[in-house]
Amino acid sequence: MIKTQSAPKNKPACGHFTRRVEAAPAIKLHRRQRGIKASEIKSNQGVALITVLLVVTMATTAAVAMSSRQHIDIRRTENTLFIGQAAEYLSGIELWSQRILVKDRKDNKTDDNSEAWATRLPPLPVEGGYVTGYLEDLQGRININNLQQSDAAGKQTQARLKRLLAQLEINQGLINLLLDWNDADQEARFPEGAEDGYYLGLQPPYRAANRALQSSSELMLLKDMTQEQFDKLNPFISTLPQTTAININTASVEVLMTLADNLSATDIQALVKKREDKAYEKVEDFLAEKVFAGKNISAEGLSVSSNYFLLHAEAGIGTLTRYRTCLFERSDKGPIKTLLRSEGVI
Ligand SMILES: [Ca+2]
Ligand SMILES: [Ca+2]
Repeated sequence: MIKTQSAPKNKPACGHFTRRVEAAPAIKLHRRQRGIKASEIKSNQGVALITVLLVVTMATTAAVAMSSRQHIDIRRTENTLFIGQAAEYLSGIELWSQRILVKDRKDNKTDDNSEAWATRLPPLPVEGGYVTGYLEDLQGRININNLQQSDAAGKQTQARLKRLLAQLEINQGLINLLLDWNDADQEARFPEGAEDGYYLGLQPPYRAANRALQSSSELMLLKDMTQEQFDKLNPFISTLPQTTAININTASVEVLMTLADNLSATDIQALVKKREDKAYEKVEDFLAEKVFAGKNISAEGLSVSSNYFLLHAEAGIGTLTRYRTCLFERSDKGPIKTLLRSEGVI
C-alpha cells in the first residue's frame, strides 16, 4: 500500500497554492467588477426609471393639454352655434312683435295693457332651449327728452318730473342738470346745473351731450347721479326721439300721480283697477273722473294710444342665454321701425 504524502492542511500543495495565489486576484477582480456592475446597473436602472417617468409625465401632460384644448375647441364651437341659434330665435320674436303691433293698430286706435301686444309670452320650448319676451309701452312713462321743448310740452314735462322726483325722494336739482345736458349752450344753470366746465374736470373727462338723450343710461353721466337714484327713476322715464304724450291707459300709478299736485295714491290705484276692466277711449273721459275734480289738468300731453314700444326678448339655448331689447316706432304710415337694438349674452 503506497501512502501518498499529502500537503499539510495549512500548507497546500505547491500546484494548488500557485493556482490559489493566481486565482485570488482574479476572484477579487471579478467580485469588484461584479460590485461595480451591480452599482452601475442600479444607477442605470434609476436613470432609466426617471427617464421613463419623465417620458410618461411629458406624454400625460401633452395628452391632458391636447384634451383640454380639444374640450375648449368643442365648447367654443358649441357656443358659436348656440349664439347663432339664439340670434335667429330673437330675430323671430322681433318680427313677430312688430306684426302684433301692426295688427293692433289696424284693429283699434287705443292701446292698453289688456291687448295682445301687452301679453307676456311664457317661455316657449324650441329646439335646444326656450324663447320668451314681452313688449312694454314707453309712452306709459315720462319722456325726459320733452324737456328740450321751450313750449308748453317742455314746461308740463318739467312739472311732472318734479312731482316724480318728490315721490321718489330724489333731489330736484336733477332737472337743471338734465336741462343743461340737453340744451345746446354751455351756460350752467344756477345752482345745480353743470356743463363741460364741470364734466371736463372729471377723471376720465367727458363733455355734456347738448342734445336729446339716446338712452336712459346716459343719466349715470350726470353730476352726482348715483346708481340708487338711477334704479329708482329708470322704470318711470323714457328717452324718445320726439315729443310724446303720456298714454293714460298704460301709465303706472307713480306716473299718473305726476299729473297734478296732491293726488291720492289710493284714488289713483282705484282708477287703474277700473282701467283694467275697460280702457279709456278718450283722454277727456279719464280727466272727467271724480279724483281729478278741481285739479284743472290739461288734456295736452296725454293720450290713449302709443307709438313707441320696448321689446324685451330672451332666448336660452344650451348653456347660453341671449338677451335683446328693441325700441320700436309705430306709425299709421309705413312699417314699424326698429330705432335701437341692444344685445347681451351670458
Ligand atoms: Ca291698441
Ligand atoms: Ca348744455
